[in-house]
Amino acid sequence: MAGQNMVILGGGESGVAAALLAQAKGYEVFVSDERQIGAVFKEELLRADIAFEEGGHFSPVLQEADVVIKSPGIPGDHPLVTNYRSRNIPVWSEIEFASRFIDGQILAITGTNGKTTTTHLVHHLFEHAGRSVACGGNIGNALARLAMQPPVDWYILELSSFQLDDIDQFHPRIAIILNVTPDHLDRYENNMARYARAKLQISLNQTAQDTLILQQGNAYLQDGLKEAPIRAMITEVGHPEGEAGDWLLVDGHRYDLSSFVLRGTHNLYNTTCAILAARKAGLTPQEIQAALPSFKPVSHRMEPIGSRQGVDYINDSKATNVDAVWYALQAMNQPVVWIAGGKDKGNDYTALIELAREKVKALVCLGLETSKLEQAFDGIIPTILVTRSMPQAVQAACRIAEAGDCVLLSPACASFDLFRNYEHRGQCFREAFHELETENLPCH
Ligand code: UMA
Repeated sequence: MAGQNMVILGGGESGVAAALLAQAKGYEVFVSDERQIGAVFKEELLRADIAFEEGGHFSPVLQEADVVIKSPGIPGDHPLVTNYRSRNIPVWSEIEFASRFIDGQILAITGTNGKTTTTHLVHHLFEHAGRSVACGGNIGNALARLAMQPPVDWYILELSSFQLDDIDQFHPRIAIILNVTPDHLDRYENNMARYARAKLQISLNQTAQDTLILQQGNAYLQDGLKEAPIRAMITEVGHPEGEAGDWLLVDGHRYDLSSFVLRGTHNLYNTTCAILAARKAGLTPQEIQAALPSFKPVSHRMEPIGSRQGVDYINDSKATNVDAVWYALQAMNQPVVWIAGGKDKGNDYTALIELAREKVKALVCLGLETSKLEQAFDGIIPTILVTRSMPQAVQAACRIAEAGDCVLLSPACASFDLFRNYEHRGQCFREAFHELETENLPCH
């Protein structure tokens, strides 16, 4: 409510976007960040004359909050957050706050893996069909930024479990839960049921007129559904009917995929979910078919960045968990020099052992602390090296790889030990690849 004191914890994309929206709506806003606020975000706050502190949460203003916005990176058991909750002060995520200021309908996509690709695909289908649409959330613009732009009919949002943790009235017309497999367990007390429940929050405020599309046969979701009161119409999606690069059958309609860029069975599944969501929103099969050939793949997700001396280099920096790497390795049909590592999130690498034994000739560990990764693949992958920077990792991979091999950056870990985020990590990979050319480094 206008005139209320709003405290925003975290001065990154979601915090600053929420601050700008809150100020525009008449709140008294104060932003507090435990570390130094990034230059671009600080500039935005200064320009808007929004009060803030950095380097710690210590201002007395924090005690005067009527409502709190918590950035997704801040754990729910942070002492400040616990304190607010104990005093019945609402603690919302930025999507909760921002969704109160948009009139269009929300189509929200979550899941452990595939959500970025699926979100971009849904957005592309809508845009190509001439619908009034915007895209953001966990990717690109925070919803609060979209709420300050001219209104559109549909908001296509990628959402993380962190964002869904702190919703209250957030209400998507159409929601997709692509899958739930172990990730971010450090934030959920190593408890998969808690993580699955966070994903199911996407349907918390849905009614019988709304749609929830979810993965059939996912045990974690099934368990969660027993506890969560879902009112939406549920559409379960099982094994996709089709052939990658050829065709796909969705709801009785056969789509021609011969000019469609996404490959792999997992993408047939993602595409099925995207098409079902688009159909629910009123797009015709003809409109969807017309859009498919012009879809461009997402950066940092199995993105080919070039070939050198017969070796392909693939940037899968967005693979921040074990499951995403499983899909990446499964899709490879050439020997792999695998660059992995970073900030461990409670990873269990067991699921990768067989694929690694079959496909990976060398593992280049990259990160400040990689002993867990090294131990997991000791005796499985013939060569294991340790590096502490991206140029070191790429040069080491280049020395090991032979013509016909692939150097794959697919880290299975978060990026925060050496990089700002996964985009920065992917960008550093690309730069290190181009440096091989500039410095004309000899490979194998
Ligand atoms: N901070 C504190 N106190 C703390 C901890 C952190 O003040 O106790 C501060 C940090 O110093 C930092 C700020 O909080 O300045 C950052 O907040 P944040 O980590 O929540 O990040 P944002 O910049 O607000 O970006 C977030 C999402 N990041 C995370 O969830 C970690 C972005 O997703 C998202 O694009 C953005 O909101 C807009 O919605 C990124 C991500 O990595 C891509 N997401 C995870 C994933 O996809 O796996 C969930």
